[in-house]
Amino acid sequence: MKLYYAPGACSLSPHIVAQELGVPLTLEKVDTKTKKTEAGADFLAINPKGYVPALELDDGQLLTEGPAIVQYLGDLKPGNTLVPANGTFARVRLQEMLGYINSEIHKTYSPLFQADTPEQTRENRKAYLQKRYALLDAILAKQPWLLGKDFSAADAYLFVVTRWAKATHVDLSAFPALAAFQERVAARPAVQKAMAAEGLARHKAA
Ligand SMILES: N[C@@H](CCC(=O)N[C@@H](CS)C(=O)NCC(=O)O)C(=O)O
Repeated sequence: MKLYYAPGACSLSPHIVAQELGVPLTLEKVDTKTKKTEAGADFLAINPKGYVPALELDDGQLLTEGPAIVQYLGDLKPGNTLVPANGTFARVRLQEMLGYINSEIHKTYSPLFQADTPEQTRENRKAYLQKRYALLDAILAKQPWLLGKDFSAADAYLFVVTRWAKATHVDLSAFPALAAFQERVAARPAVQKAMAAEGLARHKAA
């Protein structure tokens, strides 16, 4: 399988999940601005959505949307705790958390990366993130991982999007449990391997 990724983008989440599970992937870097892959291919011809992550399956199908990709990867290794088994309520809890991170956190960052986003919109989005992070910080003050005692695909996703706070000037100083969580995730060997493969330095994790 091949993962189309951009260094440090949301595609790092399925990349970490694959490393954690021991699912082998080949990687192809995408320039999300020019829509060219590092092999010189037209990424829009591969994925008309034009964004990463995109997972090319061995039968040639393309799977997109981070929350779907991590669940697909998890189902390849039954019995793991990153992605609880389909049909269990634990799986529904994972989906609930992936949905929250996807729609409430990930996509709230997106306008902060665009140079033409008006200042008022930036401030509004930052305030929204503060509100949404407060709930996650409260969860992480009580338990090590978002779903309880086990590291899950939701933790990988939260780690990846929260790394963007620094570049986008989102102040997370009110959330000590979140800061400690970021350090815990960054210390995991599989996370370090995925980050190194994308050319990301360990110290940029916080
Ligand atoms: N709905 C997609 C969104 C993916 C997404 O926002 N990807 C960003 C990087 S984090 C990207 O490739 N943006 C480039 C673009 O949209 O042109 C998902 O949840 O996987």
